[in-house]
Amino acid sequence: CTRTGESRRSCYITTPIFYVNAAPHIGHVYSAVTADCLHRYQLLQGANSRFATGTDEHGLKIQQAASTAGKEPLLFCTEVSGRFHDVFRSCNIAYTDFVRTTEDRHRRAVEHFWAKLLDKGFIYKGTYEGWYSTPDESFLAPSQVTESTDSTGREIKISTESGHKVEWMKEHNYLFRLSDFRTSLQEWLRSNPKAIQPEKFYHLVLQWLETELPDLSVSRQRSRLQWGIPVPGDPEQTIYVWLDALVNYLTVAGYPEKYLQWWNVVHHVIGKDILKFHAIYWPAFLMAAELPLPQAIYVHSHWTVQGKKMSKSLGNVIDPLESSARFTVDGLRYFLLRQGVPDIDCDYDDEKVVKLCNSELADSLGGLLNRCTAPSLNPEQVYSSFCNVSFPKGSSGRAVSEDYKLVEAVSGLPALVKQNFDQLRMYKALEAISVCVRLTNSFVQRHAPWKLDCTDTEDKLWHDTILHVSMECLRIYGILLQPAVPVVADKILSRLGVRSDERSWDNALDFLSKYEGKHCPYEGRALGPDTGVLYNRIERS
Ligand code: ME8
Repeated sequence: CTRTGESRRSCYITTPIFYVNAAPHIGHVYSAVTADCLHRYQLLQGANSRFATGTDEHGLKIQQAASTAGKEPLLFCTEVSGRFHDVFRSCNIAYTDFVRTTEDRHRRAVEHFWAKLLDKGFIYKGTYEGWYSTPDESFLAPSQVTESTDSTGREIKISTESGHKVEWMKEHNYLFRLSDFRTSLQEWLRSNPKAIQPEKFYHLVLQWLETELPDLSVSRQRSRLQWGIPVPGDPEQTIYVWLDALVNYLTVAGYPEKYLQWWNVVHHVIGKDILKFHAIYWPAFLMAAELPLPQAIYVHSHWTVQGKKMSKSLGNVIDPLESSARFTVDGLRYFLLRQGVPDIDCDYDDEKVVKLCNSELADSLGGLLNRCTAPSLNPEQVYSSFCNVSFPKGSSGRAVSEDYKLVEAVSGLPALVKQNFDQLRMYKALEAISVCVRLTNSFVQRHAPWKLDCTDTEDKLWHDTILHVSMECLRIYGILLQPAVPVVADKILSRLGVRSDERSWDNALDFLSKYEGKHCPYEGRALGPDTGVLYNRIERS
């Protein structure tokens, strides 16, 4: 993101727009939760962040799905798009825009974009002959196709990458001069090594660019595809669904009117399956239209179930609504973000969710909050006071060297979390927080404040100091956890009595101010109401 205007940075984050031929599953929610976490993190940092998601509603496979469902296409799209909308809302996805490719504003953006490509001479009429996969809405080179047999034993050709059936297609249509852009794409990537992250995918794209790029068919004959945006000035042709879909990112930015404020700061979150479209086709289209390229494309791998791709036929599709009903929305979000490693495929398993949420949210984090705030240990129900005689800086009062290590770790935590959030490594950020939560529990356990005699002045000061340090740690964890688990974070901060204007990123930088000899605004403040357990342990099924 870059600074625009006065002092507030702007940032624009997108998810892919999802096909409406299937119901939303855990993989779609993962992309949305990842982007949501990034958006909330940017807001927390004080940025002016915009966050878009939506549905991809044109193309042959949607046309076929609507027809199989016996529904008029737009009605069918509206129904399924509504399901994505509902699932995302119920998973606390705080998007600022939900775009549908069947909207008028999008059609106008696509028509304008097409006219620009045509005007600059990058689109020409020709004949496309080659393999096409409808489920992937993708054209394939002969090297990407392999022999196979269908369920009846008939010989067919399939895409090597997706395994989907391909068909030979020969059509008159419009082609985009993709071949002109190979060198420019290589130059863009070489001078922007962070343009595609993680690095593994950056290298993969560079490797793809080592071979020639054929020109790309960007329209289909209307006789074969009616469900799409007609080519401006040629109603016999329909615009290729991927060109149509990619422009959604511009539509949301306000294209073709005032769009640069957002377009200059766009970050795409995508799955690895659509890397070629985002890292080759899209930048080439943008170069052709003389528009800025994305600041970064964040790629994540896939969730599998028992090592297998989720599919309706295998019956292993994980429904996000069922999972969030069982584990709570924050439980599911925490699992996905804490266990999802972008570089590699990860396996979803209910038992793993139970184990992680019970140990880290219920026992570790919930236990710590409970210890600091339970009336048995905190009868005055206040944010306890810090005494630097019992916790002197650099030398030993009652505190021991491990305690200073805890202070050091938590002081450095915001920077560590920032570094990982900035690179979309949510799992590392959450791991770092979880390590500190464990250290804090050990700190309380080590000093066992429940054994101190609070009628003795010195013991009482030490008792309160232990609680103060623990509460300060919790306050930092609460602030840093807001992007990932907003409900859990709010519960922590509200119980600690931290006001909503004290929850910004900068507030996480004033850890243990009294230890630094500064004024502590929280000391002695009444705790917020007790709203019960932070996270209820989940029973194993
Ligand atoms: O490709 N694990 O839409 P789509 C993780 N409409 N993420 C997954 C996943 C899994 N198992 N399965 C899907 C399209 N995803 C196009 C995109 S964008 C201009 C057009 C996520 O409905 C992941 O983000 O097939 C993947 O890239 C996307 O859903 C594909 O969704």
